[in-house]
Amino acid sequence: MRELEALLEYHSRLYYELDTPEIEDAEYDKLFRELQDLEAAHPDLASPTSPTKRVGGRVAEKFEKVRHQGRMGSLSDVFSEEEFLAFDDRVREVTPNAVYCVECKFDGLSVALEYRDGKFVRGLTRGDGEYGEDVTDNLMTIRSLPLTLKEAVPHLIVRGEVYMPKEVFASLNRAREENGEKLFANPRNAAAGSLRQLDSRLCAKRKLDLFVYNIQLCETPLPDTHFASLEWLRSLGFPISPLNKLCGNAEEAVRQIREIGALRGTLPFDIDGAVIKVDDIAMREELGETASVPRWAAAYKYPPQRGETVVREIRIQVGRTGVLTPRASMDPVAVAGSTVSFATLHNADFIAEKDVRVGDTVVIHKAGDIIPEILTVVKEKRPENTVPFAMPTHCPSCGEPVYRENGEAATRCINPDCPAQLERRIIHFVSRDAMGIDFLGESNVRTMVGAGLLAGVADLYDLTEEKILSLGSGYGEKSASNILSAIEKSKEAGLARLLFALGIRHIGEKAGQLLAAKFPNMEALLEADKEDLLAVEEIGEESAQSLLDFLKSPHTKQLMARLQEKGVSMDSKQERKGDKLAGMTIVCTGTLPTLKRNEAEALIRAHGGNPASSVSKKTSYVVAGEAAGSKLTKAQSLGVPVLTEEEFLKLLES
Ligand code: 0OX
Repeated sequence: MRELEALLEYHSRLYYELDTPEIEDAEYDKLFRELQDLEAAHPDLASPTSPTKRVGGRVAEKFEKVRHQGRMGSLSDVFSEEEFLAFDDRVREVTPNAVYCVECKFDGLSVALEYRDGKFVRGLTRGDGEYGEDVTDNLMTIRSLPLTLKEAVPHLIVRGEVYMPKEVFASLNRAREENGEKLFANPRNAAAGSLRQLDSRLCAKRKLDLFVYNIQLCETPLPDTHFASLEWLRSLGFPISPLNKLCGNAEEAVRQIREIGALRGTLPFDIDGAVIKVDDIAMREELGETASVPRWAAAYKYPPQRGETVVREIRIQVGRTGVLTPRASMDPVAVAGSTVSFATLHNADFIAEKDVRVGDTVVIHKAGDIIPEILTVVKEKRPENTVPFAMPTHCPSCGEPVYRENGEAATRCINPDCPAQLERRIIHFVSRDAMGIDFLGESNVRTMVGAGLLAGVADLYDLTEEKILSLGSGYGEKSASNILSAIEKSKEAGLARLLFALGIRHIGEKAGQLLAAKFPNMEALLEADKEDLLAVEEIGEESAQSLLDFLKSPHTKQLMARLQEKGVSMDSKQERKGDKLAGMTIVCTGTLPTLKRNEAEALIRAHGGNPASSVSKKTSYVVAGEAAGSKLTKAQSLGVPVLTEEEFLKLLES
């Protein structure tokens, strides 16, 4: 069990932090399950810092309040370069030779992480600075938080910031909007909401991240400077910001503050300022503290990135699940590094709360530095004769009445034949990660729906050259043949992608894969009951119910029958053709004479093996084709047997 723990942490770090995985996901999952099984069979031997805790598990009733050891204080703010220079003067009166460490000020949640003998034992939120809440289980789901340090330091408490990366925030809010759930205002609130989940499995799904920036307590001697202590923390395995910089004087510090400010929009996480800290620990002691804040540090707050513009139109978009989303068209304005001319207005509540009207002057920002959003309406600039915006009572696409369920923020069109939903559903169906039908982008789908060629996803498989040519200019024989062969190829996408492509509420890409791993084909799924669905990893109550409603609807049965009749594969690709390669890890590299890369990998899976992308000494074989490069060289140097395609195919037949 100890060996598996170490191995899993090693591979997790390679994957999440260094982006250089050595093993395939499937192999990682296998090791993970092996450890989970051992822990279930021998709970007394399970380690409290086991990597299995990364996926969560325990559901807390409430978070215990715990007193902090070491101050969890706050910083004094400066709002301009002049104010920073005044801070510098005060510092230099006491310590004329001070050197600063200038850092990003992450906009997340401050936490204290405690380690004993190099093991993570407890993590607390900042709370009121004196008492925090014990959120250990949730913190353990953060991949970059080391559960075991590289050195068995006897007792260490560090402080850091938990945050939600901007991309994660954007996709979380997209999914919440689609499901009619309340949106998070910014990544900080989303991170706070996630860290306060009583069910740590929910927190694990939120993909939080962490930077560590201070030592709160350590019972063994420490370096003389802050910068050196951060380097030491880095060597123990803590995530430390790559943007920390030593600055010898105020001028250099100002340059670095400006530099971080300029990078702000491009960073993958939100920052709201820079922190300037005297680096020398002895100087810090000399400077001391005022009542509540240290005299040796300051937080430089950047001005919020905002722009003012005028709303010209509010349009309603109908999504693939029927949610009506109002969107403001505005005069173009530059905000946080790009020109913005549209902003989502989310839902009726949002518009009512802000009272946004056509003609209004509005202040906009980018939520999480990504999503343009209206912050406020400048009421003084409101022209006369504006009227409050009202959500339509009927779908702007199909004209059917729209509904708003109790407690839901979303207004929906529930007409399954609504053309706007249909269009969005088909666009999703053909998209790259769904059925992956190249050559059929959004505008082609729109044209085809508009021309009456597509009234549902199954109609894609009835398209003919004649029908495509009938669309007129822009659709020649070449494009018809490209489209048709891409559609033909999609028939082999398999159950996992098909399930995702169907756009069932709460069934994303991962859920599709997990379902396809458990059910051999659509027929088996159509017969499944709720228990069967709930038995699938990561499928919770909500997803199971939504999938069940979908599977049991007569419309679904008809659709599946039609897709099957057209030759769309309903089988999970997990179907075994043999087990010649059971337990083997095989890497394909270079151009093989007849097999495409994905075909070779499908063959490996079908014979029980694991296709992998990088070569290690655990690789069983490398199948090499023309122009094979570093993977082949690595295989040769490690003594991994190398096969030609012909030899590989013989191996399967042998
Ligand atoms: C931040 C951040 C906050 C804490 C201990 C001494 C000064 N939000 O990124 N605080 C500190 O330092 C404080 N540094 C930071 N980078």
